[in-house]
Parts: sequence; C-alpha cells; structure tokens
Amino acid sequence: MEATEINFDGIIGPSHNYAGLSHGNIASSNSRGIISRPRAAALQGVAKMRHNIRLGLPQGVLLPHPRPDRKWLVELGTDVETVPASLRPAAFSASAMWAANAATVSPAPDCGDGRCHLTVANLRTMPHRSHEWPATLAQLRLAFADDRHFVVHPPVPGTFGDEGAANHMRIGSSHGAAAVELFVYGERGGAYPVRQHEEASQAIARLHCLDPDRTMFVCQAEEAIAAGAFHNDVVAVANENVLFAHEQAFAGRAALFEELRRRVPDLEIVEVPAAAVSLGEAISSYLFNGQLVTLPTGAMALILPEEARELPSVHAWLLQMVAGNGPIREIFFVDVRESMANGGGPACLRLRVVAAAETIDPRFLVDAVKLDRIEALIADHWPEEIAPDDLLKPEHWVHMEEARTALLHMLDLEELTVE
Ligand code: SUG
Repeated sequence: MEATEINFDGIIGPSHNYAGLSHGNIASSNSRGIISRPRAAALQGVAKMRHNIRLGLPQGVLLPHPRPDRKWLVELGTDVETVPASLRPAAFSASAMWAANAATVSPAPDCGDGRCHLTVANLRTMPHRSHEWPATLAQLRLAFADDRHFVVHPPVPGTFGDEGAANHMRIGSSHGAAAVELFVYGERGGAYPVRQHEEASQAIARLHCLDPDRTMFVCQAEEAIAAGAFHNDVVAVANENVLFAHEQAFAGRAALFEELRRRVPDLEIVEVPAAAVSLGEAISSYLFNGQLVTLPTGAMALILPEEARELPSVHAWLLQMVAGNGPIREIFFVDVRESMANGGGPACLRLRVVAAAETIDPRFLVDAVKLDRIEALIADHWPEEIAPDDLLKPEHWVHMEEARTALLHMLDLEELTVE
C-alpha cells in the first residue's frame, strides 16, 4: 500500500451566506450582507476538485454540517424560531466548507507510533466556527476509522484557540518520508484577534507523538495578522521541500529560515518580497492560498484563485517566477469566487492527508464519476440564492436541511444525518 497526499475538499453547504462574521478576515467583512449563491458556490468547489483529478491528484470530500445547527441552539437555550438576531447567522454558517480548518494532520512517518494522527480543530475564537468540531469529529472518525493506521483526537480543550492545518506546514524531501512539522501561531494581531495559540500547537505536537527534532513553532508576524492574514495559509504554503511565503509572514524570519535549512538540507524557499507584492496585495489576491502540489510527473504546481491572475503586480510576479528556474513549474487558476468572497481560497477548501487510499473509508473518496453525481444533486437541491432575510424564513431552513440529507443519502452516509 502506497501512501499519497489526498486532498479532502469541504463540499460547500446549501446555507452558504455572507454574514460578515470573521473580524480580521477582510473579505468576510467586505461581503457582509450581499446575496450569496450557494449552488454556484458548491459547483465551483466541485469544478476545482474535477480540475485537480484531471491533473492526476487523488481527491476526497468532507460533507456540509447540519445547518441551521439546531443542536447547538438547544445547548444555548434557544431554537431556530426564537434565536436572538445576533446569534442567528452563526447557526446557519456554512463555514465548515474550509476544510483546512477541520483538523491538523500529522502523517504516519512523522509520528512516534507510526500512525497518522488527526486533531480536530476547536475553532474557538469565532462563535460561528466554534460549533463545527462535533460534526467534523464524527466525519473524521468515520473516514479514518481504521485504528491500525489512524488516530483521531478530539479538539484541544481550554481557552487555547486552534484552527487546524491552516496554521501548520510540513516540510521534507517527500510526502512519504518523515518531515519537519512547522506550527505557526499568533501572539499579537494589532486590531485583529489571534486565532492560533501556541499552547494549542504544542499540545497537538505532543498528542501526535512528534519528534521534537522535527517539530518547530514559529510566531506569525504581527503586521501579517494586522493586514488581514487571519490564518498563516494566507501568507505561506509548503509542499515537500518547498516553502512559498511572503517576506512579512513570520516573526523572526531569518532565524526560522536558518533553522529550517539546518533541518531540511534540500529546502527551497521561494520568498516574495514586499517590494514586489505588498502584504495587502497578497491578501486581496490570495497569492499564497494556492494548493502547492506535486504532479504525477514529479513537477510542482500551484493552483491559485482567478483573483491572483487579475491583480497585475501578482500576475507579473507569477509569470516571472515560472519563467525562471525555481521549483514551482506550473500555475493553474480556478474560479472559487463565492468562497473567496468570504476569505476562503483554493487551499482553505482542502485538508491534506498523506495515507494509502485503501485505509480510508471509500465513501469519502471521489472520482470524476462520483463528482458527476454530486454535481447533479447540487444542481437539483442547493438554493440558488440566499439574501440575509432568507435566514428568517422556515421554508429556507427546510430547503437547506433537505438538500444536505439528499447528499448524505446519495453518498450512503446517513449516519451523519444528525451529529
Ligand atoms: O474562518 N470565513 C472563514 C474563512 C476561512 C479560510 N480558511 C483558511 N484560511 N484556511 C474564516 O474566517 C466568513 C463567514 C461569514 O462571514 O459569513 C468565514 O468564516
């Protein structure tokens, strides 16, 4: 059985809407109150998966969560009819689509017990994301149920915020070999909240039985968070021996690079200087929120949002990069505009797991044929549009719930109907 990197994309749920819930995420704040298009959003997500399958990359899915989250509202002493206006959008958010925040994943070669460890993110900083973890845990426990190969941990407790793989990078010679795991936490974010706490990252490293010699913790630059990099994956991404990052991504950048070079002898750093692309431009274009992948040919490619092609400084930098002799040889652009308007690019929509496909529950794996069926179901069941006031209307609640149930039924995953 051969371990490969499999990207699990969050299928964008039927309640996708723009409620401006994420302070510090500039796209989310700017989109507050606009009419969303859940059907188009989910179809864009499927098209991205299809694109990556055509490139020869294995693909998995994670499912939308129950929304409105009636169970959470009951725990808060209310229900979907009487919920205070301030809480309602949080109960409807389709934010589980951003699978990079589902969990932190340490593949088997990195872990002391030779199994792949996954810790579900607690997402406790933002109320609308803080209730994702039970449904995520239920899915990961099904998908990675084979305890000869996987350990699925519940979220880190306490007040320590953890936002999963979005603040975690793995750097080494190949996916299948032991690698350095780099945890990126925040200390200060200017006017914006810090969402990843060092204590949570440290706990995950211990839970995953990581080798301290191959584990590093680095602080996000305050100016990056203050400019809108609410997760590290907005300013940096790694794949195998390549780190692609903005010059202002990390505090103590020089010491970090020196230490990384010592631990990963074949490390290649592709750094974008602020003089070529400002932090603001990096964040508005999501230049670093690409999927940096190794194609079956062995070449490395970057899958970026269309927005990165549209910003002249970013596009010029990309053209210059591929014309040169660096490790990133190809660039593809995908349209995920509905997700981007909430601050979620191609990399946010996926969770990377390195494992042998045979060890994973096949209901969570997809190919082009299964995607045809998912696409047809979305086209039939997902709402075309959601305006803010629609969240008040019972017919919309029913529509969203029926759409999700139809998907679970089609994928033979009825046991997830209520988590
Ligand atoms: O947590 N947006 C998400 C975007 C997450 C992106 N993920 C990664 N960078 N990996 C967030 O801020 C906005 C929802 C709203 O405003 O309706 C939101 O939750």
